[in-house]
Amino acid sequence: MPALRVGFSGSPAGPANEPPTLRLDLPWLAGAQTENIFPAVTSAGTREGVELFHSGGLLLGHARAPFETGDLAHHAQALYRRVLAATRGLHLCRIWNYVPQINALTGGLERYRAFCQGRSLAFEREFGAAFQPLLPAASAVGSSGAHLDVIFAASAHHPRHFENPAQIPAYHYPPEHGPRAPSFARATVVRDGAHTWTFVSGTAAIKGHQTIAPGSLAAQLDCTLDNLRLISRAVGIGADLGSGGMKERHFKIYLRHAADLAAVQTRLDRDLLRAGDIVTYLHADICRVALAVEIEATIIAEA
Ligand code: 3EB
Repeated sequence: MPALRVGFSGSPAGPANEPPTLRLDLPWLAGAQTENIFPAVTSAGTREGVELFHSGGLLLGHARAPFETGDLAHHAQALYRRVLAATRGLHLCRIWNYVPQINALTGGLERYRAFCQGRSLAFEREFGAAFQPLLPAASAVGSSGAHLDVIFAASAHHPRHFENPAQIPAYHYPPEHGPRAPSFARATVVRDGAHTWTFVSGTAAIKGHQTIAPGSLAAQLDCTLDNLRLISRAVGIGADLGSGGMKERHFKIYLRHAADLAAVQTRLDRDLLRAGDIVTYLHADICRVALAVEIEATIIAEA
């Protein structure tokens, strides 16, 4: 069954909607009901237990592992070692991570932190201690499932990775955020034949390494939108994520509190989103308990 059409829980399945080929346990709140970012997807079999697809020059994949009991860092590391083996010789460009009960404590450690520990150890084993410059754009949000789900895009072309000048690179966060820092870049750009892909990581209210405005949705949105402007400039597509160009823009907006939906939609319709954008709002825990909202973007331009 070709296609990598990602569905979410609770999205109304109408006859007009093609069924998803992969379902994530994140409640859909509003907007597009399936995520279908990559064109002309064909199956490329399975390697290391990772389901693979081709789309243009990109290799896409989905890997899943239990993430309920036992050593969660070990589970994350084992899953990432499979992903890194399946993509050996290519360059990772974007990774979406869906972590069950991401803020829960297991064995005294927050699950997100255990996930980060295992992910970082896997990168280090694959690429050595200086793996940080190879890290791609990513997101890591909560799900209500029992499995860790990882979806990725990789390319034979060298991607360029970007940082936000107002944020410490996540891979340099100090140990107060966990035993191993998160492994991602703020954005990745790769040219693949017909398209230039700009993957903007999950972006939230963080300056330096600190959470901004805990408890204030409006102020967190201010900070998040400012960070999106900064990473957009850093990538070189203006301050507004390429708005108005010959570009297709996909957004996912993760809300910790479903009741915030209307307020967030009003703000983003005014200050971020434009006609033609493809947007999905999801109900998800964010990787820090004080964060209420996270926004990611994928921008596709003719090469
Ligand atoms: C942050 O900026 C917020 O661990 O892969 C954003 C994007 C976040 C990716 C990840 C985490 C991740 O630290 C959280």
